[in-house]
Amino acid sequence: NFQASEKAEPFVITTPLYYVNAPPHMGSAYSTIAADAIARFQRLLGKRVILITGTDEHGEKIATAASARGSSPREHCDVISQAYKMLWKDLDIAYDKFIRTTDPKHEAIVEEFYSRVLAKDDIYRADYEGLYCVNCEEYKDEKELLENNCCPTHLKPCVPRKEDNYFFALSKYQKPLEEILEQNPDFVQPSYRLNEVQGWIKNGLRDFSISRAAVEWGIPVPNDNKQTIYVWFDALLGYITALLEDKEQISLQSAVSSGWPASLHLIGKDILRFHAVYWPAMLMSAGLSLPKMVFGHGFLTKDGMKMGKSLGNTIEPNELVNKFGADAVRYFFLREVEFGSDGDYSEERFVNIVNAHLANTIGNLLNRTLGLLKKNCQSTLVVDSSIAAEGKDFKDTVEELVEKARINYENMSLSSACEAVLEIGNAGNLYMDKHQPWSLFKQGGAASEAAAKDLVVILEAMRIIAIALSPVAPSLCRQIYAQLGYSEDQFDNINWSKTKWGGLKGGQVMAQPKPVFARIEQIKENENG
Ligand code: ME8
Repeated sequence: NFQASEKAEPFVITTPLYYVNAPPHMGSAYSTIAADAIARFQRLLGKRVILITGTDEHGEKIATAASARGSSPREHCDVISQAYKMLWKDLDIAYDKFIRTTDPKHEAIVEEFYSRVLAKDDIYRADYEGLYCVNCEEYKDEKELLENNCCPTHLKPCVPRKEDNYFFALSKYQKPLEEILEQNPDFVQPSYRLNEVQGWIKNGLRDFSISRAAVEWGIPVPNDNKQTIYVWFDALLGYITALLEDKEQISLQSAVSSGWPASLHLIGKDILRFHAVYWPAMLMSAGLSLPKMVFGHGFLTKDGMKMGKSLGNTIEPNELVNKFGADAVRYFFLREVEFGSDGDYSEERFVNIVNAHLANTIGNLLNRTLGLLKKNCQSTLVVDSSIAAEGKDFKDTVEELVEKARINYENMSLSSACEAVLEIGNAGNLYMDKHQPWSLFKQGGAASEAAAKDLVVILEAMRIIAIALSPVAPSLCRQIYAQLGYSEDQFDNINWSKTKWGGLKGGQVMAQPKPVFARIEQIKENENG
């Protein structure tokens, strides 16, 4: 019943809260696309999903970016945060919550959290001296730096800094963290990143500074407005604040009632230490439950370097979406980059993959089949797909592949999930070529009946593809569903259980065939020279 499902534990999934020092780039889009695909898959399983995304708006890096543009920090944050929202819309991201860390309710939560940690005796004041990377917003260990004290991620020199700061007693949590990782080896994903996290902890955890004396653009430290709270100590709490409704009482306790802890933090591997070490320790200190899983995916690279705002070697997601559409962008990055590993972008590869998979294997098969159906059966299915016995082997193959896709989605092997769905399309094309329904129709009589059954078998596979690929290419799948004669409402109510073979019923009238995915014409480089 409705009340029970409202109360059922939600699946809370988060993207990183992105810095607003620059507009979103393909890396930020990548994490968000992946989170959206996982969220859509969980919704297909019938779960109540809360997908959280948003922007991280405090700190020195943001203040500097704002002044470089001649804006006040607040104006600057409004503009860039809006750019994220717009891009998420263009990329078909169905988020449930968008949190900005400059939201007043967030400030209240940070203050409450700070007082809990203070009451636990986990905050103290001390001098700190070290090398600081502004782009990471982090003091660095000299051992991890390149020549001239350059940050290995941002390739810019770290600067010596000395401050009188407030510190969080991370070292107190060394043992509890070790135990948690031992007892919950699935906490860090992919599993090969667990060793790295355990290594950091084993090497010894140092208390870290959670305030900045020199940074004005931040949340003031309670009872000491000469300092602001370190941007990471503030931002991570955005995941909790996001769960609160505006009208609700703003407290950590109400966030717990609204769905905390998160089921999954999806992040890039660059911020794994913050999510798998600092954050759990902070939560333990404040007496809050830990997230169930942290998944650190790989980097999109350009010429082997992490694509990023600080290096300025990014791909414009807006440009890609405008040129190729959201489905193509979503599909390419999820299919091409094994989720967890790094992946390089090339336009040639993009065009080839998207054309081969979406335009040919899926789009063209659907279009050919519907064309034959229209010509020979007035677009009406003559039998139920469940009784088309000729397709028994094919049906078995499809069932196997759709199960493979489900397992891969569950394990967040998104590329393999796409691959399994595409295999259904490949099997459909093979089936079509083998049975040649177009020539059977020419023979008439029993051959013609067999051909009509062949078409329903292929369309049934298409129906299953439309459900199974919908987490990755939602708009394409909506169009496939419409071509199969279903209403928008029916697509909105699809559920993974409907991937079971035999959904198409005799008598169903298909729509007028029209291409669901336009082939991308090869991009001509250097057209004028
Ligand atoms: O770190 N490839 O924000 P951020 C893949 N505000 N993913 C990439 C990427 C790339 N080249 N570049 C960025 C922050 N990302 C903090 C987070 S969370 C409470 C605070 C993605 O804007 C990836 O998920 O620098 C990475 O972890 C994140 O963007 C960093 O975003």
